[in-house]
Amino acid sequence: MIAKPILMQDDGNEDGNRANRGTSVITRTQPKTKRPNLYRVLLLNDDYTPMDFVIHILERFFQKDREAATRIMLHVHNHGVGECGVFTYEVAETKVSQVMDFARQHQHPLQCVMEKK
Ligand code: TYC
Repeated sequence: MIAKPILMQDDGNEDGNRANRGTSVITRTQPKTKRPNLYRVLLLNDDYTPMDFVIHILERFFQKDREAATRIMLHVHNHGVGECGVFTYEVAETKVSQVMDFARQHQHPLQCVMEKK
């Protein structure tokens, strides 16, 4: 919490300094708004997971259209790793679990990880 002056009443002092003549400074206690930590969710390349399966993952769990999903999949295929999205901790954790569970159910070795930004 930080007490932040929000209004300084004019005390009529022409030289610009505040004189102590009973004038007041109104303050309010303002809850500090903190930005949440953000996490990248990454897909890792492997030699076995079918390209179409990776595209499907990106559409299903990351709301990518076919074109964006294909671009991300090819980036991972060519560079070894690529970003699916950026989320708060719990959302990122859920995405990673969903992808890993789905890949395992289909017996693909696809790996998905999260990394603090
Ligand atoms: N390299 C895989 C293939 O040639 C495709 C692939 C892309 C696998 C992205 C994983 O995260 C991945 N079938």
